[in-house]
Amino acid sequence: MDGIPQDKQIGLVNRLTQACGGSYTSEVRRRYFITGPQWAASYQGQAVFHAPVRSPITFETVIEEYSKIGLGYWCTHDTDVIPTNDLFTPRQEEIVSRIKATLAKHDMKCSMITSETFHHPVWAAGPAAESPDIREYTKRRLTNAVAIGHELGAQFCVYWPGMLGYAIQGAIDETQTLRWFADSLNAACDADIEIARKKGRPTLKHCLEAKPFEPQAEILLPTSDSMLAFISSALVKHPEMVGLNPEYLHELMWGAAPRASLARALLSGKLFHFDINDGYRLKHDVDIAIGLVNPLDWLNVLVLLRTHHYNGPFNLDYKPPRTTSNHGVFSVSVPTMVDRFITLWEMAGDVISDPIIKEATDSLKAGGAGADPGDVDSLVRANKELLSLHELIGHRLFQILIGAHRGRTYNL
Ligand code: GLO
Ligand code: MG
Ligand code: MG
Repeated sequence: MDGIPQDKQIGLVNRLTQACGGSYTSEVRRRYFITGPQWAASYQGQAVFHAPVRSPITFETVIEEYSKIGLGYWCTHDTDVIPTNDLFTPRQEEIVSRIKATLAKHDMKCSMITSETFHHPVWAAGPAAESPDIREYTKRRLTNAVAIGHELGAQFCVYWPGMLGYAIQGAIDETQTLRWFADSLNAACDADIEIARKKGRPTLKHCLEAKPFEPQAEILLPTSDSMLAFISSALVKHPEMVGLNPEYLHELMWGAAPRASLARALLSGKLFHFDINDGYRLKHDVDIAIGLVNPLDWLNVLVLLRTHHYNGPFNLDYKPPRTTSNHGVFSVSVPTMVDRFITLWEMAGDVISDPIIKEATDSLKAGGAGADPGDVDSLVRANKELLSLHELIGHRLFQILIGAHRGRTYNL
């Protein structure tokens, strides 16, 4: 094949994306509670070892493009859209009203707001640093984000305290740092109660998001489970307002089974919000789009969430790969990821209603007949053949994933 001329490349990418078929209309996509972050679409591909590969884009473009694709919700960090030095100034109000107008113009809503507490030099020692002035600033930032959230009509507020930890061991007292972190969270909840009362709105759902490593060297709340313990400790003043925003890859990164982490959050009534993406176990935070690495695991995650009626947002917290262009972000990356999510979600419905899985599961729950709970050997005998159904269920899940349950085979 000859080299592809530059002016033919976008056409080629568009034609092959179309040729994949199986895409949903924007009306269908809007039926799901899928939320698009400002930072995902505007990510330029930079990292410690990587120069940016894409040009900057504005929130107006992101909101417009998300809306065209069929997302109903947008979310943002405070400083994705308001430069740090413009926060708390009249510039902030101007930008917030521009955001409101842009959302309304494109029939989108703001689902969530989060404070950036990891990037700016002020957070070099984290949001719960020793300096009382820095901690005062953290409180102002968090309460300001809550106020912006109410202004934009958001329901959720997310906290990813990625800098809550240390690089040099022994330099901080972990118990003290956690107390200070709780103080800021408590201030944000107190402010929320006050603003919500004045505005006649419900308070926001405050969602903690854990990541086991990065960007701090050692992290004080590295997993969703540690955050559950933190929420129910005496440090958190309004535990009923605080829950979790687990991220699929963050759980996988420490070696967990994401489905089991989510199950623990569900059992605690704390699964408020969910960041969706994909990646590899025990590696860094590659934030690949959903389903490209672990589609079978993802199917299982969605079966769990559908079974237990999770109705919070699915937030596309991923990073378009550095090989994807500005054009590719909105023509390939976002729509194909949304479509894989919808397909896996609907497939999870197939799993739940599949007669084979249902009969196998019911039979396992009934257990083998004729055993005596006081006689260990009889228990083993009674269940021996039945237990092969575990593997059969695994096979059936694979069949559903690849469409074999609808007769897909190879003609050999
Ligand atoms: C980084 C996190 C980050 C958070 C965001 C929301 O690894 O996933 O993207 O989700 O800051 O608070
Ligand atoms: Mg996240
Ligand atoms: Mg991540």
